[in-house]
Amino acid sequence: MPRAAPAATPELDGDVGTFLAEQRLWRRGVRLLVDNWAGSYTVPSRTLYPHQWSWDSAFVTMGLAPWAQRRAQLELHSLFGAQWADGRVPHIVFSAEVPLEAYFPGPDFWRSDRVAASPAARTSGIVQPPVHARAAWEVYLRGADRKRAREFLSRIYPRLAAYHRYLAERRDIGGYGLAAITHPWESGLDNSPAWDEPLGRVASPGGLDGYVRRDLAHTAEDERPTDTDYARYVALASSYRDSGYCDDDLAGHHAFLVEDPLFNTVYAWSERALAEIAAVIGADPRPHTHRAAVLTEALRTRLYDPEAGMFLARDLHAGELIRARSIAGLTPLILPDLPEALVRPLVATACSPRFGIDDGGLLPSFDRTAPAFDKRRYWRGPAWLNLNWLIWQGLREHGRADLAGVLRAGMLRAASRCGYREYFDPVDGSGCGSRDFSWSAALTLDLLSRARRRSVAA
Ligand code: 9WN
Repeated sequence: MPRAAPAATPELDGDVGTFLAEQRLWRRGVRLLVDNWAGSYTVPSRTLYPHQWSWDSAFVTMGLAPWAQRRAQLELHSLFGAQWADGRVPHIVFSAEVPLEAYFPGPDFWRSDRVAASPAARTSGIVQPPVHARAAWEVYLRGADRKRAREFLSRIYPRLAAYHRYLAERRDIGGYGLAAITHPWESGLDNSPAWDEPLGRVASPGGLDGYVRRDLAHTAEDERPTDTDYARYVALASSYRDSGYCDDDLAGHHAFLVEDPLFNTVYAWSERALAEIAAVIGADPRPHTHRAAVLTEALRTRLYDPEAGMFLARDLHAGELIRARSIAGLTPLILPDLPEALVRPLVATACSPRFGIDDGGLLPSFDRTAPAFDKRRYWRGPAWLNLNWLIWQGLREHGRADLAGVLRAGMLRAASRCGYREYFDPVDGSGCGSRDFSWSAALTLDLLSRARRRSVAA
């Protein structure tokens, strides 16, 4: 897929220009997170996503940690305040103050209040990638008040551990330690072409009859999922809901079961963070270190595909890998114990024409050369800052500072040119999806604050 040459960005030229541009980005990012603060958490977007989302809150926490410690702590406490008795952390916690018609599917669809294990707040019943322990660890590392930072860890640790226990005990359907997801929404990369095949098996007889999609009121239709896919999302979520969100015999009664490389990578990454947290608060880190190693090994044996030079998702019903190359398959780079023999092909795939890290832009969410690539439709091609930020961490982890620098510059350039958009067209660099999107701002603040820390240290 040909790419337009990146246009010159005068505001990023030269040291002074760079400094001023970064100052502007910092101020705008802080302003955005202040505006999107809802009292005890941050909404991903005031228009499209007006409640609290699970993995969004974890990313936002990382961006709050350097300058708003109390808010960062509260963000996670408020999410885990809605944790279910079985340990699951719902992917959406609904605000009672937001009108029901503001978001679909809302609390009346999920009906969490009819489930005994659910909390007082109304929530969804599915989960999202477990980035939270890593976020909690970042909050602790950035806390100037060390006593308060340790107290925060002591309070949040049992909650984090309970979520990981839920994944280990209820979601290890394949039997190798990896957590299976039950819905594309659990992957965080909801509309990825990687889900086309397993989702295609989901029957949605009534289509969207009786439901109104609210997302299309805020975003262009060609940047969102189709009605056919939405009807399948709804059918799948309804069937899990109608089972009482029951995880017994999922393989027997649930149509979509997938082991996803991103979900399990952040699970392993967070398990390592749990080990660090446990050591600080006087708990036993060994079970976490052990599970992290098991997960890395299972990722390698179950999801790595040498021919693709990257990790792929595994469809548990079909019993095979899904041959669709999504950016999720590059994220195991963030694992420090990933063998160099796998790091090398992953970096090569990231630099290949499929993803194209070398040409100075952002990594797309899906293989640019595949027929399913769609540069503006969400998760089918556009570039997202959270995924680029993860790969940036991975490249630094494995000593590829040069490539990490290219990605960092690409992220800052996208935010400078287009603002904190939800995602970006990887071909012409324009912004797509929601405006004023929280994790785009938060992770940019994280990037900027790390550079500040380095220069202060120097
Ligand atoms: C459904 C909030 C969420 C993100 C997901 C992203 C999108 C929701 C939607 O927005 O999903 O959960 O309505 O499309 O795919 O990753 O957490 O930002």
